[in-house]
Amino acid sequence: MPADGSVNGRSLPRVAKCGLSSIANQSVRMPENTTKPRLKVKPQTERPKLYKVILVNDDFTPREFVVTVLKGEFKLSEDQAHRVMITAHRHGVCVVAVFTRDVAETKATRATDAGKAKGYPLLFTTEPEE
Ligand code: TYC
Repeated sequence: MPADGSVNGRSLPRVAKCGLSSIANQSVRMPENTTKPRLKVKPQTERPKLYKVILVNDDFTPREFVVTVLKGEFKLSEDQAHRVMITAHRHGVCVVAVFTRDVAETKATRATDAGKAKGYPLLFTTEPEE
């Protein structure tokens, strides 16, 4: 390009020189509320934590009553209820079923209260699943 800035004989508009020294000492304002773009996408359908309802053995509650409560509160069949009862009787405890926290606690309380109403020490507890 010739010294007068012309290209192929045509003069081009003059462009002001952008001297860096003119902005070097100015403070530059950054936006205050910037947000980082999210790199990992969180699944929108996380499964709720589950809680076990546990039947605890005792020496006083009649076997048949335990079976009746298991059928009524946990909708177990006669056969399932008998297996759960006999497992708790032999081993001390047995997992009855797993539910969300609210449901597990409500069922454990109702089943324990059913024994209490008859004067039995029948006990159902809950604990979180690993
Ligand atoms: N052990 C009780 C009995 O012999 C029966 C029983 C079983 C009670 C399980 C509680 O969680 C239980 N009568």
